Amino acid sequence: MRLSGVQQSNFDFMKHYKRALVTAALPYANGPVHIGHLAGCYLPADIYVRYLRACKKDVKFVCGSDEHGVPITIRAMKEGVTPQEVVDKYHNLMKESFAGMDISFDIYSRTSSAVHRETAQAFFKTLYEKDVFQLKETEQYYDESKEMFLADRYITGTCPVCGHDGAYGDQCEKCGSSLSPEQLLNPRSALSSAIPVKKVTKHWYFPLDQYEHWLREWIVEGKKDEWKSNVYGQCKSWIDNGLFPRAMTRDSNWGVPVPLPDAKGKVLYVWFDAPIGYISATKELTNMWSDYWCNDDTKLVHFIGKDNIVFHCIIFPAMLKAHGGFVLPDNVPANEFLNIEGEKVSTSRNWAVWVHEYLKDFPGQQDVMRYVLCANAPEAKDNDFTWQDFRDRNNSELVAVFGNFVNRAFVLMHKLCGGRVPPLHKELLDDADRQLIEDIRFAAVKVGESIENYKFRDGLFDVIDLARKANKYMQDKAPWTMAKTPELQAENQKLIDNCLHICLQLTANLSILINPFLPQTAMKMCGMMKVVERMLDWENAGKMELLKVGYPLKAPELLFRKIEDTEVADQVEKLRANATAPNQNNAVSMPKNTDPVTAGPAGGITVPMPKPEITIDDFVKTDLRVGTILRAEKVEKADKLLKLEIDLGYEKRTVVSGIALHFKPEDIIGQQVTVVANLAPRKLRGIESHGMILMAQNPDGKLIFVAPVPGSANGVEVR
Ligand code: B3M
Ligand code: ZN
Repeated sequence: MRLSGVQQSNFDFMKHYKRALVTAALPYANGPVHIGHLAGCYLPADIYVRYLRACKKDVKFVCGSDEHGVPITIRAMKEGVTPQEVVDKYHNLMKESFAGMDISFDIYSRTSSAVHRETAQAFFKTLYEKDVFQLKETEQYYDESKEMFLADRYITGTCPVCGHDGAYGDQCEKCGSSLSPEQLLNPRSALSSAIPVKKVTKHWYFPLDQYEHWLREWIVEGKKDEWKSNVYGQCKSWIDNGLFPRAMTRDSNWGVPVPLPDAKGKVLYVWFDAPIGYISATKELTNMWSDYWCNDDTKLVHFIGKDNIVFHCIIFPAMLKAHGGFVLPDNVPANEFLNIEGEKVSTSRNWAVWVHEYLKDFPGQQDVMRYVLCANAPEAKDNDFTWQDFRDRNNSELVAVFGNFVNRAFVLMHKLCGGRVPPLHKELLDDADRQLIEDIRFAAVKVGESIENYKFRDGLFDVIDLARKANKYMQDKAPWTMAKTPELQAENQKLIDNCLHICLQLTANLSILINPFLPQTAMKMCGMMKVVERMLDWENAGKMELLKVGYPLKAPELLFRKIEDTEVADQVEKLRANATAPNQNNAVSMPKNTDPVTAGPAGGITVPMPKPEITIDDFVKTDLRVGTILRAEKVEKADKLLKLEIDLGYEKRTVVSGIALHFKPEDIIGQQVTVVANLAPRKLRGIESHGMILMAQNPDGKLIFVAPVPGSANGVEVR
């Protein structure tokens, strides 16, 4: 078999391991999930786990919300609510988004759970009793006006490494350097912008320096060929730069309380408790949790984003080592970042594609996003998501290659083989047949290897490539030309049988190979082939006898639909309209908050980024007219839309407008509005909408009509 270029280091790992424990980074419950999160770690982890399950391996997949730390308390302050309210709100939204995208966690827990508090406290206690920590009194930055110590993200300043003026007390997001507040130049409180003073406080430090030697052996010498180069490189440079003791506690009232009598007002540092969250979640999941955590024959894999590397590769393993009795990660396949339309994802600027919104805008299209994110996965370098590419990949790969092949195979089988799997006449096999059968076997081996080596893009491309070869095979064989007349068909039936037999077995193979990536598609295909899910077991991949000869199959179902230009244009428009300018701190409207961290321009409300300049010629093309709403009604199954009838003086128009959450239909009859009258008509939920009405926002974030001066006549131009 041709296996050149395939890395085989981890291949068949279950020879060494009995079970796998796969974790995906616990996301902070301080905002919804966006597609950058998915591409960074949840989707690759899910593909990996689905593959292991298909290989019938003993695997557990754990995750949950990270509900502690400064990201939560800062968010609470911004929203003017308690940290508890923040985590309650986002935990559920995140959990639903993951489920909506078929991320198949065995458990999605949360670090505010009682099990987690006990587990994290017991872990700390053990280290304390083993005398691991160093208790240190130090002077730390303090905001006198807010009466708070300023750790981590509560303090900002200039990065000493790259000069970026917005680095945090724990990290510079521009250059990735890990920092301590003392290293920041021109430090300022993120709460009040005040220049902080120094004040004495005490904390428990973990002596990372004492683990330097061990870490060097374990990672620098032991993981060089196994870990991805981005991960290995970061670890090595950390270790080479020298390790220092790090405080594992904080002055705060939000977090897991430090379980010691003399620790009032102290909580565990979020990066101490969060990774222990993986252990707590496993405990919640199964009584057998210690099988997964305390046995060397468990393969522990942490899927994370690149900003979490040091915590998962250096600090957490050192903690586990100090505690004793726990397995260490076999691998930490971290991804780089996914940019959107050429710009860095930013929750604060609202520059993101939110998963819960995608699921609403593209119902039933989970697999398309999974496909595009995996195809563009930032595995080795930052990568870009664009809506145009989303459309292109869907239309030219999923629809035109994969879907098209499966559909043709089914249609032709119904037309030329009586709706049943035709027999294979071995004596008539030619080179093209044999080559394709070989291609199927080869793809099965390669896709499995790619997944085991965390090369998910390669794996996915190999599946599509097989479908591409299959399309070409079918095109070359052209069984329809062999059946132009009934006489011709009778003469060629055996050759037609062979072609479709191979195409159908290949379809069955495609369903197995695509299953870890696009599970809904695989299930749809099982439905069409009338086979049970068990056929998707990986041991079946590469086999040619998956569908029994003579077995009747169903009519084909459309696996993928075309995505229109207008659909993606709407998404780009939405992205730009909702984004805030880079210097604004928050995308959500924050009416009454005067805190400098949260206040935006325009009286507390934030406004979108300025659009590119246009000329007067561009502007005069727009035909703005005064109109009056004559009728208004809700659009069925669309909570945001109202169907309006508008009198423009010279004609009446139907306009569908996304204002239903802001107005009751009966309240706006007679309202005068400004209408973009020469906008090309387009269909929204089957209704032709011709024009658009102009809206603005009041300081509370509510929509208001841009109304002409009372008494204006309908049809009058607005200039
Ligand atoms: N919550 C960081 C993040 O969401 C952090 C990960 C914890 S994993 C134990 O990016
Ligand atoms: Zn920097």
